[in-house]
Amino acid sequence: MKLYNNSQSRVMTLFPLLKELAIEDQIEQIQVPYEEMHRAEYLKINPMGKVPCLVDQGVVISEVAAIFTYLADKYSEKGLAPSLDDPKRGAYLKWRFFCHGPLTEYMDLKSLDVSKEQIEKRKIGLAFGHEETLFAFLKQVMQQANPYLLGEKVSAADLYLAYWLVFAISFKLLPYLEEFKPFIQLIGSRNSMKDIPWFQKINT
Ligand SMILES: N[C@@H](CCC(=O)N[C@@H](CS)C(=O)NCC(=O)O)C(=O)O
Repeated sequence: MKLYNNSQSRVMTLFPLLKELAIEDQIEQIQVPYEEMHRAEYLKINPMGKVPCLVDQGVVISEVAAIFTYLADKYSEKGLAPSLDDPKRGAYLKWRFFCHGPLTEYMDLKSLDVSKEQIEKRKIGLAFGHEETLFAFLKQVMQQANPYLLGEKVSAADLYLAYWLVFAISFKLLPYLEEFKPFIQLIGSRNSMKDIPWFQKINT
């Protein structure tokens, strides 16, 4: 497999997963400098001109959430993805879509400094709806984690959500609420997370 990436990009989301699946040596990492992402050579691989992008047996997989899901399933024997007939599968998938729907949308509007009034006007059509609802949802979920999102066993959903939360918190796009701390500290203490700078950043 080839992973086209740039070490400053969201490819970092994938690194803990590669470690947990113990597949780092099966992936050739190809660095794509930002100035080369929109050149013909790379556009042949990903016409969106974005990284990361995984190529496995000639099939191109762009979108970090898709790559994450694909790898956790491909190496399902490692136990990080509930099987297709496991009822927990739906709850597991929800986190991938949540991060790339409501949460990313909220983070983008925050970083673009869109006013509360504008958000209020569009809230019915916005994926996260209301800031208060988003926070209340996240607080509830973090409090219900026991200790992981799906119960006693860690899954790729924990790695994914924790990554996106600490990224958002470290860029001050989300407050580091007390209710988030036990879950974030639990996931942050995993060996696979030790090179992710956002965990250190939010604790300094
Ligand atoms: N929807 C894509 C977005 C990927 C993305 O925005 N990647 C950024 C780096 S974090 C990028 O490649 N930017 C280069 C550019 O837009 O020129 C995903 O989730 O994987």
